[in-house]
Formats: sequence, C-alpha cells, structure tokens
Amino acid sequence: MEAQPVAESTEDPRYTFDDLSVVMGTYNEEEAIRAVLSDIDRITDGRAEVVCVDGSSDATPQIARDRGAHVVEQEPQGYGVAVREALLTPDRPVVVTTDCDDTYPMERLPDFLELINDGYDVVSGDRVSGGADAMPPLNEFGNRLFALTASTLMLRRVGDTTTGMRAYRREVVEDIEWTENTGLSAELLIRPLMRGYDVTEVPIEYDDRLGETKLDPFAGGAAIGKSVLKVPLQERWRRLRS
Ligand SMILES: Nc1nc2c(ncn2[C@@H]2O[C@H](COP(=O)(O)OP(=O)(O)OP(=O)(O)O)[C@@H](O)[C@H]2O)c(=O)[nH]1
Ligand SMILES: [Mg+2]
Repeated sequence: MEAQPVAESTEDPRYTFDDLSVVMGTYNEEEAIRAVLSDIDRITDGRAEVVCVDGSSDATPQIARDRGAHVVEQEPQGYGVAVREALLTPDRPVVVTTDCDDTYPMERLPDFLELINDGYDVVSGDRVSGGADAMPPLNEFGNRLFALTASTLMLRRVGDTTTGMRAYRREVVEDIEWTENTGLSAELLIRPLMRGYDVTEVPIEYDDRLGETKLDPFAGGAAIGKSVLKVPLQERWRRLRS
C-alpha cells in the first residue's frame, strides 16, 4: 500500500517569508529607500510584507508605496515613536526591524528567520562583534559603553544594545509595554532578556549609511544612556515586586 502523506502539523509551524514583516521608521530617506526595499524584495522573493512608518517631507513615502510597501504616515517624533508603531502595525507572526539607510544586511533575513524557527523569541544583529568597520569611532565607543553598562546591570553579556536589525516573535512585541523613544532599540533587547524570553545575538556586517543621519550623536547618546540605565533597573524592580 502506498504511504499516505503525513498531514502537516498546525502546531510549531516553520515560518517562511510569507510570515515575515520587515518594518522601519523612514524620515527623509529618499537616497536609500530604493536600495533597502530592492534588497528585501530580492532576498525574500517579494514575499515579506514591508511596513514604513514615515515622517518625511521628501519623496520617501511615494517611492515606498510605488514599491508595494505599506506606508503609515506619522508626524516625525523620533526613532522610537516610529519604530514602535512599525512593530505594532503588521499582524504577521515574525517581525524584523531595520533602518532605512542601507546599513543593515538584508541578505541575513533568512538566517534571522531560521533562528526564530529554531525557537528563539528575539534574534539581535550584533554590529560590534561583527567588526563595525563602517561605524564612526564615537558611535562605536558609545555603543560598546552602552552594551557594557547594560551587561553589568542585567548580569548577562550582550554585545550590541543599539542595533536596528532584530527579529521578534510577534507575541514578544505585543506582550511588553514599550516606553522609550531614542532608547527604544536598547529597551527592545533588555526587557525581553530580563523577562526570560529566549534571546540570541548574531554578528552582522554593518555598512556605510546612504543619506544623512537623523540622530544627533550627543542628545541621542544621552537619551540612549538614560534608557540603558533606567530599563534594567525597572525590570529588576518589577521582578522584586512579583
Ligand atoms: N518616521 C520617523 N522615522 C525616523 C525618525 N527618526 C529617525 N527615523 C528613522 O529611523 C531610522 C534610524 O535613524 P538613523 O538616522 O539611521 O539613526 P542611527 O542608525 O542611529 O544613525 P546612523 O548611524 O547615522 O545611521 C532611519 O530609517 C530613520 O529614517 C522620526 O522621527 N520619524
Ligand atoms: Mg541608521
């Protein structure tokens, strides 16, 4: 008798690019957005959904729409306000964040998805252990200092707290209340780690930016520093109370 095909289990599915949303804040990124969206399209065969939360006054949102992205318009209010909205907009089960500046390696999307399929809740792209050759020295110093501070307060070593490229299971994004703006990237790593989610870091390449930076290195650095101190202490306090 011929073997019957085994029905695919509906539990523990292996996610594919059809289950993936790639999301980003976009703020006057007309120099970079074509390259970023083309890379996502090429790597995922046009199957990943793309969400741009946009505050631009240039052609960025038009280019994004023409290329099939879902564009949410929002007054520019900072990185974290845009990225939080971008994370919460899609309903696909896996969400990857990136910057819209062509710095992050979209060709690693398959590896990030594979690690989510292996059971991780959060997969974080670590630019610092990956070499960080394209990172300006001041940014590299700040990023190493943030990671060292967070590692000390969490009692768990992390390499890069401020990366813009991570994959999340949708439940993680929905189950936690996010409070930070410029420091959102650090918060998105620290809170899941301290709440016992399975988090892993993978070294990634980091490229030169296309277009102008949107972050003031000093004001932005101070805001991130504050989040890196505040968020782990809040999480410790939360644990003590529960
Ligand atoms: N919608 C929106 N997007 C923003 C805002 N601020 C920053 N972004 C976007 O968030 C992403 C991160 O900003 P970047 O300027 O790349 O900040 P950064 O990565 O710390 O700085 P670089 O190292 O220069 O790339 C980019 O895609 C920006 O366009 C904002 O106020 N509104
Ligand atoms: Mg950037």
